[in-house]
Formats: sequence, C-alpha cells, structure tokens
Amino acid sequence: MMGLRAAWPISYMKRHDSGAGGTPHRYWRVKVTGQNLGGTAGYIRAAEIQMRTTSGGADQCTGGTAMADSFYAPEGLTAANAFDDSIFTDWASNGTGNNSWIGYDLGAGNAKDIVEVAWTVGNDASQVPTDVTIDYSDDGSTWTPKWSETGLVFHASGTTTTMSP
Ligand SMILES: [Ca+2]
Repeated sequence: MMGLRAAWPISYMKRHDSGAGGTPHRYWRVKVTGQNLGGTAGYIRAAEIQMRTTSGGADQCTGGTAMADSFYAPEGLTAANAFDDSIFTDWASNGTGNNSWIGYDLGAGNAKDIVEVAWTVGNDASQVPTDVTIDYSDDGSTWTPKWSETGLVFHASGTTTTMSP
C-alpha cells in the first residue's frame, strides 16, 4: 500500500576516489551484507536507485535492464521499479535478507565506472540495509566488490545523508 510521500530521504553511497582511470563495467549492483530485519529473512525495499560516474552526476541507469536477486510478487515490486524515475513505485526483495541485491545492466557497449550510488527509501523506511557492497560484473553472474558501506543510516522523510566508505 502506497502512503503519501511528501518528501524523500535519499542516502548516497560513494567511493572516495574520483573514479578517474577506473575500469568500466557493464553490470553493477548493491548487494546487502547486513540489515536489521530478521537475519537472513528480511525484505529490502527501495523506491529509486541511481548510479553515477561522477559525484552528483547524471544517473546512468537508463536504456538498460534492471536486475535483482528476487522481487516481492504479491505487490508487483519488480526490479524495474527501482529505476523508473518514479518515487511512487518500489522494488522489494522477496524476504531474502542478506542475499538481497538490486542492480542494473547498462547494456552491451555501454560499460561505465560507477563511483556513486543514491538510494531513495521506499514506502517502508525500515526495509533498508545497514551494510552493503557495491559490486560490478562483466557477465552478469560473477560479481566483484568495488567498495563497501557499513553502518548505513536512512533518515526520515525530507533529509539527505551523504555517506562515504
Ligand atoms: Ca521507482
């Protein structure tokens, strides 16, 4: 059920280095490594995920394909909902806890070096991770951590938090 969303908390996950000279990759994801929602059974939810090649830069998640470990089918919370530029549509994992991930296939010939990820909290602000890794892949199945975040804090509506590893 969608509540009225008057304002939007966004948390940023960024790499310290500028990304200059970084290696581009076709597939990127946010992989949950910790959350407070019931061990391995928690639901993870996001309204929007943006991936950027510069801090504060344009979202690169366009024209490709959304990916996730799972989605919550009873409410139609598909991976694509995290990349549709609508804060009124959410992705949620299917209760997969620390196995939850949300990602994006930038498409063939469109590899990028992602240095910042922005996570907009979905309709249930408790369904967020505390720890994640930002992973890349060149084949969509074998993933390598690029950087990690621990102790993530997603604040209440209307506040923005910038986080660095
Ligand atoms: Ca959305």
